[in-house]
Amino acid sequence: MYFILFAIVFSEYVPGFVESKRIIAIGDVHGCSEELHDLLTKLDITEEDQLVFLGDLVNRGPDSRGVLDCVHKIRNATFLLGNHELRLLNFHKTGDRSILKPYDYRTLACLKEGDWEFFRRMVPTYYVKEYETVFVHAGFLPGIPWNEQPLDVILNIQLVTPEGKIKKRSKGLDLPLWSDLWQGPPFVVYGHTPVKNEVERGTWSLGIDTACVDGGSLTAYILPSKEIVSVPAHEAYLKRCLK
Ligand SMILES: [Mn+2]
Repeated sequence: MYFILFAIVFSEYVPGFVESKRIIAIGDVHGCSEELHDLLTKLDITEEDQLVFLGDLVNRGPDSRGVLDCVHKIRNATFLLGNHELRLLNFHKTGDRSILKPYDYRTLACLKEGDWEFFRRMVPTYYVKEYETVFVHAGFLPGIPWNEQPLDVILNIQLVTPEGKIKKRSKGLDLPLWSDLWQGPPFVVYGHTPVKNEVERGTWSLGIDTACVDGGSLTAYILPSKEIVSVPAHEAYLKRCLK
């Protein structure tokens, strides 16, 4: 009896005695609703968990509607803006069809009025002081404070030129990834640059876009345990969708 009382009092005052609540980052979903369902089931999500979606929830994959319906039901979540959501938002604001990609039309056709407000509320970055970690869709230009960088950079960066400009990754381009050059703190958790079935581990960064839509896997990163949890893609949707 006394021991139980002691344990309860002790747990109230000693940090770390009680398990900290989980912060769970989830990589680019890109319309893969079945895999999102699989991942949330595998993670055994409770109301205590704080989810952080790294952006690009929609487009390219088979079921953007299903993904939006699923995430609208999640209470404790932070949604980061991806380059795909930003392009859709820019189109919604300006009506300029020239900025659209072919797969945007299929997503636009399934959007409901409330989705626009949901997209507008997405944030560019999410910083967790306790773990000196910042979550972002694509990444940051090395050598510049992370919280002083333009949206175009942090939603699109992959490679960095010697002049310090951002470049899209493509075959034959021998330039470093931004994450190879990034010196923390903070530690950066990001998506946008898919690597099939593998997380991209840097000294000060972790990339968790494991190319689900291209037949890889959908990945979550959990703090404070630093666990990686993945589920395999049911199909390589991208090839089908590009036809
Ligand atoms: Mn992206």
